Amino acid sequence: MNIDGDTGKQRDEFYRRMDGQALLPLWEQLHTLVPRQPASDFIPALWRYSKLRPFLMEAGRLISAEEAVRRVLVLENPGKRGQAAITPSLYAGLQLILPGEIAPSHRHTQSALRFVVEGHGAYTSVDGERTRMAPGDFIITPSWTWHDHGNPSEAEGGEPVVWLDGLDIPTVRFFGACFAENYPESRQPVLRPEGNSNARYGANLLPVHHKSRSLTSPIFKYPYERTREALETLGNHADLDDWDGVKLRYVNPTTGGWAMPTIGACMQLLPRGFQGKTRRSTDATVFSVVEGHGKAVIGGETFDFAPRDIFVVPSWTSVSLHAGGEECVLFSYSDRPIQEALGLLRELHDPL
Ligand code: 1HN
Repeated sequence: MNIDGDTGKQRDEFYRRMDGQALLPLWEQLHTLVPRQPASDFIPALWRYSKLRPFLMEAGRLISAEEAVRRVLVLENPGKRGQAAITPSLYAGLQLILPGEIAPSHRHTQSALRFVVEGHGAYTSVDGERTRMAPGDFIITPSWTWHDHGNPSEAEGGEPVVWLDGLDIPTVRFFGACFAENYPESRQPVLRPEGNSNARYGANLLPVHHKSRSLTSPIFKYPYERTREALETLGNHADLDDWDGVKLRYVNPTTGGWAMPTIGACMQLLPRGFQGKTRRSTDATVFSVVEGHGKAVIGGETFDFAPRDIFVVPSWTSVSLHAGGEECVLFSYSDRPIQEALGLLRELHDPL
């Protein structure tokens, strides 16, 4: 309908008057509130580890883990700064812990994953059990569990350790369900020997009387060695997915579902020279490169990647993955478990 100038003015004046009452005419917003397909300010981006690492080490000289509580550089989506978010629902940061340091114990309703990027020997304690970290290990801190991190002194062989933190911070914030508290001491007591949870839950066996009490996997470290071995065996068989090569998801052995209720994590292998087909999905995804050089074509833009680089694929943005002259291993996480649970997940292979 064509409107004359008079009607236009009347409407504007009407909108101004109701604006004072916190009222908004839906018809002016409908197309942005209910778009035909996902539209957001979040954009594809890649952080080069070689560029980022000096900042992390500088942070190591300027502030202690104890003072910082967590010495982390947050990876903010460049299209949406100021939100501490890499996707609308997820947070990403790189955490450094130096030899001899302790990151004090606390707990919060946000769930965290740790994906170890560099260095050996630092440990994290979760809910009374400690585990040591090595590159490629995937570690879970479930919602509302006490957790602290530490690193042996240099004399004891400690070295700087860096990991990627993936948290559901924007999701929990969205639901208004953020709670946190500090443990009265810097370290929580260790109640079980190292490896206890992996013996109970991570050996394709479960304690016979196990009753699931948590939505999160009771395994809290998935060591890289075992993940890598599975990928290697499958990759050699040439039974490849045209889009993803060999892609496995981290599983909660008590349910068969995702290892975490709000974050889905996967590891994949792209054989040497692999040229992945294009797909897109509604779960915006964060990737951490474990091994190999290759490229990701995201929304038509090419991002060359090297080991330890991090990149993000926004929702409903086309992506294809390509390995260079060596095989590539990629860790990734997204909010897929939430979208699946709510019946929102959509995927399209070979979009036009
Ligand atoms: C947190 O507790 C950790 O425990 C890391 O290592 C990053 C970011 C925001 C809020 C809590 C950790 C975090 C965090």
